[in-house]
Amino acid sequence: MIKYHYTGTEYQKWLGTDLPYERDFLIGLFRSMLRIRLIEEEIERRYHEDQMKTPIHLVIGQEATSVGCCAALRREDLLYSSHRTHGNYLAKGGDLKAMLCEMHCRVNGCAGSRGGSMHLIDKSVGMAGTSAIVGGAMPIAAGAALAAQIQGVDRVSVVFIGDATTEEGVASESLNFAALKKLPVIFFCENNFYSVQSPLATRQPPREIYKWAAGYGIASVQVDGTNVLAVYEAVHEAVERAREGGGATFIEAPVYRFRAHGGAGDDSHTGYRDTAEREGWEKVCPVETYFRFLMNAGLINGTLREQMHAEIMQEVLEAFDYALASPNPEKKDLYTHVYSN
Ligand SMILES: Cc1ncc(C[n+]2csc(CCOP(=O)(O)OP(=O)(O)O)c2C)c(N)n1
Repeated sequence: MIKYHYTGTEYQKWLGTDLPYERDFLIGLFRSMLRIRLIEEEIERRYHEDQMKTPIHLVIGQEATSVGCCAALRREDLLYSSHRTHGNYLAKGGDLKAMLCEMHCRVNGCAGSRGGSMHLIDKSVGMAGTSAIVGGAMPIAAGAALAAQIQGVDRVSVVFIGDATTEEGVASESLNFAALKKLPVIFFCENNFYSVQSPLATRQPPREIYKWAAGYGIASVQVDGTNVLAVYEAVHEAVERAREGGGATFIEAPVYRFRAHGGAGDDSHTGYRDTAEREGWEKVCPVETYFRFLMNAGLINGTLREQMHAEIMQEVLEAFDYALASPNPEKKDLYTHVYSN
């Protein structure tokens, strides 16, 4: 039987030990997660105003995966993703103003107002692109890894996927090809147990996804997706393997989305999942469990958190003002960046 309530490891492994990380690094991880959380909450708060001309898929509850992963990557490593993009884009260093402009359909959006929330890109930081087609980015990431391998470039590709993506034919093809060619690619699966409103148990036989992936002949591990340090260490190991020619890694990270599949607010009341289940996962909220860990380690306090909160909110509100003051695309440009006739 698959565990639906993942309790989180609560950082026991590191408590009371000499931490192998610098304070700035540890605090930086918290700041990045808090920033993503606050940005998402502000998007959610304003969504009903209908100024944002895009569907949204919030990552509230899933911050540790993006932040832990990107902390183990270099700027030039490439990150691909799906429809649930905000955390990936922000953690990789994507520009917040360009993201909000994109979501408000403004001309200076990161995809030139053509893509919206599901198509975020910032090549300057290795945020290589996202696709709303479930599984669509997997073979692209494998292809980018093949290119790096052929060109002899020291660059790793990472692709974020959801549990439902592992049901797509292209997932099998990508894993098979990555195994065959020993590609420097990491398949990072955020298993949040649902595909829109379909639970995993109605879609897959009882098995653990990382064990399924291991069947393709690549390294495959499961890591607590609510624990930013555990995620960092798993990705760090996978990146080293990729750089040393050891090939691809699949990482399954159980997580939970605290909000609806799409849009603002929670949708548990519609009956496809229990409110109690969500509340259980909220107890291992990635932001709060890590904050408690840092408090216990004497590395942070409430005042520092409040200070960070205020700085981040100032940045966020300025970015919203910037997006709302930015021009809409002009009608004459309707067919620019369009590649079909
Ligand atoms: C090929 C394809 N099939 C179906 C959809 C509709 N769809 C959009 S998101 C989604 C669920 C994806 O679930 P998962 O990959 O687990 O990611 P999550 O939304 O849970 O983050 C589906 C079925 C789609 N966009 N593309």
